[in-house]
Amino acid sequence: MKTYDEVAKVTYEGPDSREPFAFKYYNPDEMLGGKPMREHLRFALSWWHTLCADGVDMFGGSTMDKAFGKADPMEKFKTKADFGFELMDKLQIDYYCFHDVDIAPEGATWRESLDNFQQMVDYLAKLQTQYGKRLLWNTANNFGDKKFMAGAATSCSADVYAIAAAKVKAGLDAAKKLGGQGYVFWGGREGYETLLNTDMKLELDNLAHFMHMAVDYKREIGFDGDFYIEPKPKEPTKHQYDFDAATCMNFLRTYGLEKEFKLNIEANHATLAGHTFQHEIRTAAVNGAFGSIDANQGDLFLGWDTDQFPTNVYDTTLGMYEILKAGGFTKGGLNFDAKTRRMSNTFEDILLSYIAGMDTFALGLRKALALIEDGRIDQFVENRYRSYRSGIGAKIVAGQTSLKELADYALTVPDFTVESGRQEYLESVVNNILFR
Ligand code: XUL
Ligand code: CO
Repeated sequence: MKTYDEVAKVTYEGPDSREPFAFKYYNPDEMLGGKPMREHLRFALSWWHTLCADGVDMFGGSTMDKAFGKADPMEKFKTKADFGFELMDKLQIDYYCFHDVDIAPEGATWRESLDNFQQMVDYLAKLQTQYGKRLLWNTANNFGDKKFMAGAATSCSADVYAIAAAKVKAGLDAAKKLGGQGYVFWGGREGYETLLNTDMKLELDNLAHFMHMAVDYKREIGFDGDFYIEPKPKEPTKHQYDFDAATCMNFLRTYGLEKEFKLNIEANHATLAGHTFQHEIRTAAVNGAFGSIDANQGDLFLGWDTDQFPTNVYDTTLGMYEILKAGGFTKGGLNFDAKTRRMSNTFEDILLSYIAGMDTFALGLRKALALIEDGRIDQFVENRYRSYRSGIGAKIVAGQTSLKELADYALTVPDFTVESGRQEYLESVVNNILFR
C-alpha cells in the first residue's frame, strides 16, 4: 500500500478497481439525476475528528500524534490547517466544518483566545481562496471546558451564559467572514443529570432567549447561512433538551423560532434516540426543517456515540432516498462527523476511512436514485393511500369534513378492510436494487 505522502489525489477508478486509494463509487463530476455527484453529496471534512482527535479514550491515551511536529501553539494550528486543506484537496472534498477550539489554541484569558481565533479565521480565509474550498458550517465548543460543566445557554451561572454568547458571536462573525453556508447549535451540555438540582423551565426559556439573540445578531451582520440545531438524546448529559428531531421542532415552535432554524441530523444520534437515520431525516423533512447531515454510523450494540465512518450501504441508501425526497441539500451537506477507530492510527487510515465513507454515500446515492427510478416503492405507497384521493378521503385531506359526517359515512361502509402492508416484499425490492 502507498504511504500518505505518495497519494497525490484520490480519483475515481470504478467498482472493479483494487486500488485502496481510489474511489469505487464516488465520481465527483459524474452527472446523476440532473446534477454532478459532488453537488448531490456536498461532502465536508470535520476538523475535530480529522485534525484534532488523537485516539484518547476513557481508558487510554493517544494512539496518534496530531501535533504535526510543532510545539508553538499557533504554529501547530496553522500546520493543522495546512494539512487539512491539503487533505481536502487529495480527497476532492469541497467543504469543511469546525468548532472554535478546533482551529485555534485557547489562551490564558478569553481575550487571548478570541485573538488567536480571529487570527486563525484570517488564516483559513487565505487557505480557502488558495484551494477553492468552502465552509459548510462552524460552531462553538460550549461543552468541553470546565466552566461549561452545567451547560452553556442552560447553565445555572449567568456569567457562563455570557461567555457562551460571546463565543457564538465570535463564531457568527467568523462564519460571515468565511462565507459559511451555515452555523450549527449542538446542545453539548444543554440538558441535565438530575431534576433535583434543575430548573427546567428557566433553562429552556434561557436557551430560547439565546437562540433569539443569535438570530438577531445574524440579521444585524447580514450572515445569510442557515442555522441548524443538531438533535442528540444523551451523552454527555443523561437527558439532552435537543433529544431528537421531534423534540427540537417542539422547542422551536414553542418559542417562535421555527422559521429561523433547520435541523442537522446525525446518523449516530438518531440511533441513540432509538430511531433510524431515515426516521430523523423524514421527521425533519415533514416539518419543513431538513437542513444538513452529520454522516457517520453508530454501533447498535453500544449505548454511546461511536462516530464511526459510515460503511453500511443499506442505511446510506435509505438515507439518501430521504434526502432526495426532501429535495436534496440547499446550503447543507454531508459532514463526516466520524473518526477512525483507535487502532486505525495512521494517516493512511484517515484517507482510507474518508474513501470508505464517501464511497458508501456515493453508492447510497446511486442506489437511492435507482430505487426512485425503479418506482416500485413509490408506487406502492401512492397506491396504499388511494382512498384519500376521492370521496370522503379527499374531504378528510382537505379538512372539509366533521365527526358527524364521518359517523354518518361509517354507517354506510359494509366492511372495514385494510390491505396488506407488504413489508417483507418491499424489503426484498430494496435488496433487489442493492444487489443487482
Ligand atoms: C457531538 C457532535 C458534535 C456536533 C458539533 O456528538 O455530534 O460534534 O456535530 O458540535
Ligand atoms: Co455531530
